Amino acid sequence: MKLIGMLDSPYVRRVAISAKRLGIALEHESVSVFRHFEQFQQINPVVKAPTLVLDDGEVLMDSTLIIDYLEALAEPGRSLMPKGIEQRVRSLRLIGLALAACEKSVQLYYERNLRPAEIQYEPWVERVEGQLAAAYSALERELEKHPLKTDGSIDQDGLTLAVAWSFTNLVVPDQVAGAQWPRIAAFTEYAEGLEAFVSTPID
Ligand SMILES: N[C@@H](CCC(=O)N[C@@H](CS)C(=O)NCC(=O)O)C(=O)O
Repeated sequence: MKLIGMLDSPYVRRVAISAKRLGIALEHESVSVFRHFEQFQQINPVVKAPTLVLDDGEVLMDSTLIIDYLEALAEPGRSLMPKGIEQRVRSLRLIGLALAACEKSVQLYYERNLRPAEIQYEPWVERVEGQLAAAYSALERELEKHPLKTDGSIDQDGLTLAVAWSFTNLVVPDQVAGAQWPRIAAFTEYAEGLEAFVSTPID
C-alpha cells in the first residue's frame, strides 16, 4: 500500500504515524498537492492529501477514513482507539478538536500564502483565528481534566493532538506563541520523542 502526500500535512503525518503504531507497513511517496499537482492528479483526480493507494489499485482519501481502514487491518490488540464507551467519547472529542485545529491552521496558512494580500478578508481571518484558539483552549481543558498517559503509549487522541500542535507551530506559530496551552505543549514534546514520531518528521 502506498501513502501519497507530504509529511508537512498534519493529515498525512497522522496516517503515517498511525500506521507505524498499528504495525502496518506503508510505502510513502512525497507528492505535493501544490508543487506536483498534475502528478497527484494522475494518482487521485481529486488531489487530496493523504491518498492511500491499495495493492489492488483502489484509492482511498481522508485521514480519518484511511485510519479506519488501517485499524480494520491491524492485529487484534493494536487498536489506537479505546473500546469502553466513556473513554471512546473522550477520545473522539479530543480527535475532533485536534482535527478542527488542523483545519483552522490550514485555512490561515492558505489565506496568508495563497490569497493575494489585496483581497484578504479580515473578518474571515479573525473568525478562523478565534476558532483555532477555541479548539486549543478546549483541548487544554480536556487535558487538565483527564491527562493523557506519557508512559511510552499513545492512542489516536494524543497522536492527533500532537500532530496538530506541531503543525500549527510550523505554519502559523504566531497563533500559539506564549504559554497559553502548557499541557498541550508538554504532551506534544513527549509524543515527538516517540520513535514513530521521530521517524516521521514534519518536513
Ligand atoms: N479532512 C481531510 C483534510 C485533508 C486536506 O485538506 N488535506 C490538504 C493538505 S494538508 C489538501 O489535500 N489540500 C489540497 C486541496 O484541498 O486542494 C483529511 O482528514 O484527510
